[in-house]
Amino acid sequence: MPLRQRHDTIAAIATPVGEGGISVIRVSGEKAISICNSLFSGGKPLLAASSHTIHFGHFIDANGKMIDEVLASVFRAPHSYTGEDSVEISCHGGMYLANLVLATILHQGARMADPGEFTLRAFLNERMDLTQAEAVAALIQAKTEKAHGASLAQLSGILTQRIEGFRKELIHLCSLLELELDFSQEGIELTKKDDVVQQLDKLITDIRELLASYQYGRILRDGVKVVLTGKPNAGKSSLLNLLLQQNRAIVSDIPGTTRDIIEENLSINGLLVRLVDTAGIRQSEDMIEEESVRRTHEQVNSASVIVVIVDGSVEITADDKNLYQNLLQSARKNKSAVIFLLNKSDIVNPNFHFDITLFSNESQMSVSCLTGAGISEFKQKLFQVSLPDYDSLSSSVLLQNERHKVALEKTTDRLQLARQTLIDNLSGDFVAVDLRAALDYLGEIIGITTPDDILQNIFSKFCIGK
Ligand SMILES: Nc1nc2c(ncn2[C@@H]2O[C@H](COP(=O)(O)OP(=O)(O)O)[C@@H](O)[C@H]2O)c(=O)[nH]1
Ligand SMILES: [Mg+2]
Repeated sequence: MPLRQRHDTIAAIATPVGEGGISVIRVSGEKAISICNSLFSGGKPLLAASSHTIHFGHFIDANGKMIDEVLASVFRAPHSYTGEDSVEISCHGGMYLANLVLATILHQGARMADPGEFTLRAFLNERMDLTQAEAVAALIQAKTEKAHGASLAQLSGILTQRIEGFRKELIHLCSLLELELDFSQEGIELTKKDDVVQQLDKLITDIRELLASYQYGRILRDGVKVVLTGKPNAGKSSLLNLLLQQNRAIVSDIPGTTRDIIEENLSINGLLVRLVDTAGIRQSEDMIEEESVRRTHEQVNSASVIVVIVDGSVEITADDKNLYQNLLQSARKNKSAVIFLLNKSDIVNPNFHFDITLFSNESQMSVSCLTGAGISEFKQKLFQVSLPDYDSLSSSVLLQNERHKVALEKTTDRLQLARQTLIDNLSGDFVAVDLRAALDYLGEIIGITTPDDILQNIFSKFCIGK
């Protein structure tokens, strides 16, 4: 059935699988209230209930047999989540019971909801636009304060307002040009043209600015990958344990103890940090260790931040310098940030001389994983290098979603083409084609011109019952 023609009544369990205090079964559609009314006794008839009211009673099957004591919440169109008549049955938690309630409702003529179908209906019934619907999914997936904050902002509609702003400007430009087309079919009058090019430039700049926020938005959503690397015995595993405040990795004075990659999540100032402990990098005859070193390099190449841990209690050799140079080069190549962390400050060698000139532009600091000295400063640094412009960006609209990013990139591509066509004095028709395409890409983001298969794809990633 096409997405936009679904008028049947749907039902699903909205709470997670497993035992819990309560389970909630959600029902939405024209027959939601009448179906639930026929399975509800002992309370006020749900058919007579007004919107946003909760009713205690017995949930019964078609033969009148009692299944559970429940609360039924009634929401009437259009003031429900989906915009349709809806009922939420709260029964006692437990999968057998929740499934029985659901099966009884389905038996009365409701259909099992697809993943995300309640939110899809909310979107189709204009209870929210597409970026808001996507924010619902992001909110559910949010693991930290920062991800939560960014999703909540998107849910409030600020991204849509921004996109609507771009659309208005573009529509205005189109109307300017169309006016112009009446004067001449061949080209566009010169004075007007400069004006339009200028406005196009401003629009392109504004969209690019929003696009630039994507890398921050993505970090807020997915977190930042931080790899701990350096020579064996420098204290990588000690640092991991200290940051996690648990004995996650084996710490020992035998070099080469850590052989596998250990990955754990940590929150620093509400930012999700995906911390990776690796084997130290050194030449080895041992096959397993050689493989560990290969895996370490792989991790280093996919990290956003590389923390190179240097043992401050021993002298740095020429080989060490080579290693640090190489790590620095990989970081530059991958555009990742580097922190050189001088560890074991409690027993630092007085003759230790860390060649600062070698790493002039990189962040350096000193800590002791034994005493904890310098660790909170290190955490601050980690936050700062992960989100360098956080203070200025935190209040603005952030792009978090790859789909939005791709659509905005296509928008700017088309605007650029239109700009060039204008400058080359080609027919206004060509300009109009690109501007219209740009307008459609913007509309795709907020759901005005989004093709059904893209909608299907977006909502299929939601949970059942959402
Ligand atoms: N004195 C001192 N010893 C440390 C410090 N950090 C780590 N160590 C010791 O250094 C050795 C190697 O530590 P480990 O974390 O296993 O290093 P890795 O091989 O880099 O993972 C262990 O014996 C640790 O107890 C520190 O800050 N001060
Ligand atoms: Mg280790």
